[in-house]
Amino acid sequence: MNSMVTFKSSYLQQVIEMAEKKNSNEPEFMQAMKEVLCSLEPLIIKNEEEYKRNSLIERLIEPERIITFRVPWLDDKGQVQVNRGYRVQFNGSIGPYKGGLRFHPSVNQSIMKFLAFEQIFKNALTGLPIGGGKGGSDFDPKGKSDMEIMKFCQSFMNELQKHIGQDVDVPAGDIGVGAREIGYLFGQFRKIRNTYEAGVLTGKGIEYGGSLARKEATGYGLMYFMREMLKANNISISGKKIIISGSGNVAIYACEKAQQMGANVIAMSDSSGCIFDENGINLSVIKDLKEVKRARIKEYLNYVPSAKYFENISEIPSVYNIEADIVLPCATQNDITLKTAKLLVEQGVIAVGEGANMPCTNEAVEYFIENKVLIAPGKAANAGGVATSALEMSQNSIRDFWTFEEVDRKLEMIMVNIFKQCQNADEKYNLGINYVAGANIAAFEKISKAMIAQGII
Ligand code: NDP
Ligand code: 2IT
Repeated sequence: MNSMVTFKSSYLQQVIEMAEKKNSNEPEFMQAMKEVLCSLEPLIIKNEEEYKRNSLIERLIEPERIITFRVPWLDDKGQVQVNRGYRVQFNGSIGPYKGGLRFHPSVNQSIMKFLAFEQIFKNALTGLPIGGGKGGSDFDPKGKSDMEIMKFCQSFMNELQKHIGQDVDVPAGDIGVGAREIGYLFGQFRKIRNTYEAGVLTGKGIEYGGSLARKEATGYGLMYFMREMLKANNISISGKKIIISGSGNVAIYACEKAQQMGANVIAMSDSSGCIFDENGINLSVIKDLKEVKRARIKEYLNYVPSAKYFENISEIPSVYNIEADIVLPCATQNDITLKTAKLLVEQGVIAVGEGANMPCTNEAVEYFIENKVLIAPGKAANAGGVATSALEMSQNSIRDFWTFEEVDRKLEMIMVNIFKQCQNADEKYNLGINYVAGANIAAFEKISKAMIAQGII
């Protein structure tokens, strides 16, 4: 996952060697950083003197602030449980730190830093004034009662509230954090602060400051980006076979928009296995299982007996064994390794859309590009969620509430514009259809200017 990279630029080489030493126990962060630095090299070489004098790259890869804290809470048996909370405030040069909260047992500092680092670039691409941050906890929401979830969220907010604010840092959801959790977090923030600061969190319920279309935004945005990318390469989405890994927020609304665009989504998954429904996934069954019942995807078979279920048994998640034209990894990081990428290429995949953050390893991305598979990189393709969060913040600031169509139209325009930025950078730097590098370069052009303008801080 983390092979050594060597740079032509001696400055970059020096930076990466220093970073390897400092972050040797953070593989996901190193992976995300290397991917970005590799694609920025042509641009860095051009401005090497200035960046070196400013230590720009050293500052770019060092978070402005990391907060870790104890989260004690009482479970239903009366036992005190203790988890670890995080907030990484990585870069605030473009706006208040902005990024989701992840509740999952795998959460650690490396994962928090990789997510916050990528968020800087993603948020820059949206064109909206938001900096990069991320947070979460190693708390496992699976199997917890509603009361336990509430108690955990309240304890988490008791500490987090010291570090956030509508102009300071604005968290939202991510894996394991949806509307229910945001509601409990917002309630506790309001109680402690005694103020109705709606813009302090996004992904709120529409009854109390949330935005229409935020729930749908990441998945819809992914498909708007995919449509633009395919269009630029003279391919239409209609009639294409699609497989989606994951069945959470991003996966569900990617599926919904894909179906609206006339594609045939034939498989979805969770961390246990996947369902294969040749006739096309019945999304209302998935929504009921995942959004209401919080059940396993296997139960789809109770409603659609003609479908098949394949458990994950090897290092390749079962969903990727199903042949499709378009693959949408919408679950978690490093879901698609080189081995899986090879299988997908063999099966004739034409495009991969990263709904999740860093779902493909760097080696998998390289392999796809070498084999002319179009890749919609997560930093660009899943930016619709955070962009719509910023639209939620705007509505909160002006105390307004926009219609679904209004927000969806803005989201679509933002995604079209993000694709254009990737395409323009790809052309400007002669990358030969590499939107991954295109996204990194386009974002860095903006971030580097903002950082340099604000001096050495
Ligand atoms: P959810 O919690 O709603 O869903 C996560 C899905 O991924 C579930 O189906 C889950 O299955 C599956 N999964 C499979 N393996 C893992 C694993 N090892 N760790 C965690 N989940 C796993 O999360 P989201 O849909 O919100 O997020 C999915 C991805 O999209 C993440 O990478 C997130 O960072 C990214 N993202 C989310 C945005 C948002 O607005 N929500 C915006 C941009 C990116 P199971 O239930 O079995 O755990
Ligand atoms: O990864 C992401 O962009 C998110 N989880 C959404 C962040 C947000 O602030 O809406």
